[in-house]
Amino acid sequence: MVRRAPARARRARRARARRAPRSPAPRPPPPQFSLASGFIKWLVARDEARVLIVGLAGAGKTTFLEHVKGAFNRAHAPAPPGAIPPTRGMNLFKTGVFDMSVTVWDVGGSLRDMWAQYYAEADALVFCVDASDRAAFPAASAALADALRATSGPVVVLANKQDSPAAARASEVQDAVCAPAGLPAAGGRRPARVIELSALRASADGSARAAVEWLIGAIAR
Ligand SMILES: Nc1nc2c(ncn2[C@@H]2O[C@H](COP(=O)(O)OP(=O)(O)OP(=O)(O)O)[C@@H](O)[C@H]2O)c(=O)[nH]1
Ligand SMILES: [Mg+2]
Repeated sequence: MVRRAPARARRARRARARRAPRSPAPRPPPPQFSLASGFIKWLVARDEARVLIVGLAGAGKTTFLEHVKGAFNRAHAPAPPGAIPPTRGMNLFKTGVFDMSVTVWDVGGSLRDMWAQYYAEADALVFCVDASDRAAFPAASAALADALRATSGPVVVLANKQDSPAAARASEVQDAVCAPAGLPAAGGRRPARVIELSALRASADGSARAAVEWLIGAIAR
């Protein structure tokens, strides 16, 4: 048998319910970010980003990746010059950037067919140019054009090997490599920039970290 509360208790409960203000439906809390990193993550609306590094053989992709590792992982000592063999497959590094899980791949420059397998996965592109090898600029530009056609998202073009006295500066790489590939200096449909650096010291001078952080921030725009 179900026992009912006494009548007086039932009346008091009904009166309390009448007096109680109707509570509004719970609303999701407004986004509050104590750090720019959280804001960028919110804008990107996901937890992962994938960055693909391509460029002609010998341009310095793996050296740059070594210094990206060094920049985001203090325990990693980048391999010294001469210790990195030509890449016969791909190299991969995973790290956190702005609270996002970021995977960076570097694919061998002599394996152009293999680049295509990674294009669809890439959220952002790094195109590495040996700025000291002007004779290779037309080939670099053709390779960049292919990569641009097959990807979307932000692009960083590295004008690498700036420690070489004869290296082309960013403006020359822009004119000779990027523009013919259809990548304008500014105001194009995708965020893009040319960064001058020497991959050999890119963890020490902050340029490796700056390039990756710019790309991840640009994914959100
Ligand atoms: N002087 C100078 N040499 C560099 C720089 N970056 C890379 N190199 C050298 O260029 C050569 C090729 O570098 P890698 O990093 O192996 O080039 P890669 O683009 O990965 O080449 P693949 O794997 O064959 O596609 C190596 O001897 C590096 O030490 C740089 O900033 N300055
Ligand atoms: Mg390599």
